Amino acid sequence: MIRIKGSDHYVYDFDEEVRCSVRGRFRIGRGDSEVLPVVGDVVEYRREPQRDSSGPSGLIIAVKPRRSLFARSETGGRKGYRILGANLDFVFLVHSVKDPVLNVRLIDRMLTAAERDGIEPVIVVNKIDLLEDEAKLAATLAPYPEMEYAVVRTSVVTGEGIGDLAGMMEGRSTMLAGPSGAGKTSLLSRIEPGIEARISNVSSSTGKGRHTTTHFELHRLSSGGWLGDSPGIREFGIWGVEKETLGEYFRDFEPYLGGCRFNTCTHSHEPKCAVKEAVEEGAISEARYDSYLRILESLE
Ligand SMILES: Nc1nc2c(ncn2[C@@H]2O[C@H](COP(=O)(O)OP(=O)(O)O)[C@@H](O)[C@H]2O)c(=O)[nH]1
Ligand SMILES: [Mg+2]
Ligand SMILES: [Zn+2]
Repeated sequence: MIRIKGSDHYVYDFDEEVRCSVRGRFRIGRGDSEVLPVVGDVVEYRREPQRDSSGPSGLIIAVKPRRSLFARSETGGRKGYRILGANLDFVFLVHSVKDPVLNVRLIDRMLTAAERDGIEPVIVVNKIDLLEDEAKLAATLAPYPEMEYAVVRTSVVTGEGIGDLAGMMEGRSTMLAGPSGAGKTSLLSRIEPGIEARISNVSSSTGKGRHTTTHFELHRLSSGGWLGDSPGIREFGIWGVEKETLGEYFRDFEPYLGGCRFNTCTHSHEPKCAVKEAVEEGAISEARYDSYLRILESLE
């Protein structure tokens, strides 16, 4: 399923988009939680008599178990979580060096969610053409390749890194996620020229500006694969993680986790904490540890 608009769920089936409705609820793999189909889901559907001239219609009857998902917690006091996309190979965490300013706290939150969900994140640092302080950026980003996260520097203006990004997308299902204004939609149109026309076609009926991404949807890439643009993320809450296990989602903490005095150590106030010792020795970056403490505080 590639797009949801109101109650219409668009299923891509052999080069055809089938506008489906959804009845009832579906039971899928994750525990016994009942969830509705989300973008990226593989679904079973049944053809129905065509409703109008806008194309074939159907009814979704089942959702296949998801091999991956990417989710954040609900915002605005609502409980639970919101799945941003399912069955994705990568999530590109798109941030910019300027306008908006690079927010490593947000990068770390999104990395934590990706680790929890078992989806491979790629850090994209866009608007590299606006970079003023190379040494500062290099220092900020230094911990990530050490943890074996891929970091790609891009510019829609100069074209830097666009080829690398496009190469990673070939034949895969991926999505762009990140703060509003970081350049997600610009990257999408640079990677897939002509896509803007397709997007504006689709969204023209909503009357929203064509540069405003209001929902997540997957676009077919001519190189093969699917790429999703998503609305900007203002807050990115972590769901479904216990304080005692948050450290497991920090790749740089991993070598030290067995070394704490208490096996329920949250690596904050406890004595004889191997993680804190590693921070003091400089083996774990202070910025990462700071991100960890902030996420820890936000849990429960
Ligand atoms: N200088 C520069 N500006 C960019 C770059 N990428 C995007 N922008 C600009 O940043 C603004 C926000 O881009 P947009 O793609 O709408 O961001 P989104 O909210 O993440 O989809 C637009 O004015 C773009 O022209 C880039 O690589 N360099
Ligand atoms: Mg956008
Ligand atoms: Zn500890």
